[in-house]
Amino acid sequence: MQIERAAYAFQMEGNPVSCEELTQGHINKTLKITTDAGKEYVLQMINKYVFRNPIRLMGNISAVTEYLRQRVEDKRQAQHFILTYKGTYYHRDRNGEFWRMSDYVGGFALDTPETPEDFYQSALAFGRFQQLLSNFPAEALYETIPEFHNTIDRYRQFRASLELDPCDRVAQAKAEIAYLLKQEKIAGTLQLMRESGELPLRVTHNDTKLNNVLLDKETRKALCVLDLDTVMPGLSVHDFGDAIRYGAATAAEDETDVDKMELDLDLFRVYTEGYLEAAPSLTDKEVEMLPMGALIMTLEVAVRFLKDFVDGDLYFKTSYPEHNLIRARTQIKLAMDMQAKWDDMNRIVAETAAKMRKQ
Ligand code: GN1
Ligand code: MG
Repeated sequence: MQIERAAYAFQMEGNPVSCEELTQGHINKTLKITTDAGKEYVLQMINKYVFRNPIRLMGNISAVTEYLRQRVEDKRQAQHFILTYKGTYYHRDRNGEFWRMSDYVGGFALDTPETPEDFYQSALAFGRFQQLLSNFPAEALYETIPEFHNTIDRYRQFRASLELDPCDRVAQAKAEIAYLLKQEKIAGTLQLMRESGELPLRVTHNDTKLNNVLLDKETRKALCVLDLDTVMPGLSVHDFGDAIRYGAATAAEDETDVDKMELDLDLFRVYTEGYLEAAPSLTDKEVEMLPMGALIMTLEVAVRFLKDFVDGDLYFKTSYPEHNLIRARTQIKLAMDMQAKWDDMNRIVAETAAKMRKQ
């Protein structure tokens, strides 16, 4: 009843005849609604514990998607949100829950690339997103999660947790803590470049995982990027870096055998090619800093996992007591591997940038 009533708040074509829950996401409740006019929609209840201000969040999403829709060649390349009869992009129900509705686009998303081409497609999608929004006034967006990639601040919070050591876990993570604290200076460099204006403020996605890219069922080409909840002002190099951290790694984020975790340089090259091809408006400084984006995103998430381990697993969902420690360890291994492959990463970026300039 609650779902049906929420659906009726939106300007759908036809009346709903069926409703199916889509269970891929972990944050919002998501339903697919089909109407008697043969139209399909996605209805979502926004998780208001994670997102404290759903109205401002929807303000970001609608501003960005409307802007994108005016600039894409194929309408499926930007999500389309449906207005309510009140003329807003959200519906607030009697229980205080917030809902939104968008067109359903048939397609599929992958957790890991089955071929390098899949990863390349995701680079094109996120690069296009960056490019199409390059003249959008990023500072006009609301910061859904303030200081999200302020690595300097992340380290400050990390050190505060170490000092408190509320669960007596610090002793279990001595080596990991020592390594991460040694990287503190380097980990702060991009934030300083943001503050000095050396790197421009951009519209960023902040969850640039492959599974947030919708691929066309027939052509397997990227259609659009999904999950715009964390769209905020930020740095392009962070979006690039997070995609690499997650997608160009040879093991899962919580692999227990750290020996399996490495940076796959071929996938790193593939993503760099797609991203630079699709986003020619990146400045030379941004391009130069792409490897740094990958390293810093990896260090930052390692710090966040380890802080959460020390705090007693308050933020990230865990399946066993050492889960966050394992995650941090595995990310540290990836960061170390990036440092070992640093010259190769920089060479690949320089070569790719030179190739793009010639085209
Ligand atoms: C969280 O929930 P998910 O997987 O989309 C986190 C990211 C981390 C990621 C690590 C809002 O993302 O920043 O990189 O876990 N998102 C938030 O797995 O904190
Ligand atoms: Mg997400």
